[in-house]
Amino acid sequence: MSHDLDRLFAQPLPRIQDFVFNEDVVRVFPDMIKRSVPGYPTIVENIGVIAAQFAQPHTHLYDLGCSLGAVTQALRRHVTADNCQVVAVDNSAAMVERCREYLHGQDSMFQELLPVDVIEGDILALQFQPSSLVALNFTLQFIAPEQRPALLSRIRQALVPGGALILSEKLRFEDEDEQQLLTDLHIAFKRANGYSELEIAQKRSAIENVMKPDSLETHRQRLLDAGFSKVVPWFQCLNFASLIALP
Ligand code: GEK
Repeated sequence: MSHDLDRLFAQPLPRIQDFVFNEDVVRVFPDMIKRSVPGYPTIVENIGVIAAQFAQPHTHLYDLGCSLGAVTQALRRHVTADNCQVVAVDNSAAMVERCREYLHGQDSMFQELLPVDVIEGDILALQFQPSSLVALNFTLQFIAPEQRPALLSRIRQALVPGGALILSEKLRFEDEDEQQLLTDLHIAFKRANGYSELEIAQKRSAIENVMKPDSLETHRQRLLDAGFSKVVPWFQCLNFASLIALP
């Protein structure tokens, strides 16, 4: 399936609108996320590896804010537990449509993959089934901060003993110097991946109202408050990290 290079912010825009996951974004999304999120391919593949350690027979595995289903595909490459059902959810119709096409492609290439239900919907309104693995791969940061605790509590309630939540997020740092250093290094990462100063600046303006990163300390405390017993960071590259939270 073809996807294009991300040139969405390459030309000067008269007015920068808030970022939305529309068809233009879907078309360039694989290129955009790989060139913008340090460590993304490593995180995605290893979510599959980690999930295989937690997945239990007769449970659901959730990919929340699935976009084009990269995590779902990794789950299907690695998890071999019997009778698991993957549920991939996104509230962008354009993402869900293309995600279904990609998964159809995976189905036609490999046999005996876990079944997947791709749902177009709001993860805040989801009725969770008993689950051994929930992935929030760079999705929680797009949920309104006041709605994050309730979502995490509902995920915690759905997790069976021995299951896990994998939470990946862009991080904010409470120490100003640390925040500045990692912001500068992230800009250097984007520059090294071919983004111009204009693209970097316009994308930042578009995303700053819709994506609200938290600090690692905030994540840890909120997960503990939601009833998780342990929070284990397993990956960090610059200001992007992934955590395993155990019920
Ligand atoms: C990946 N996990 O490739 N309900 C459902 N979906 C939502 C909601 C919501 N309330 N809010 C945002 N989304 C993916 C990458 S992208 C991260 C995740 C990024 C969806 C939104 O439509 C988008 O597809 C996704 O969350 C965030 O591993 O673009 O930085």
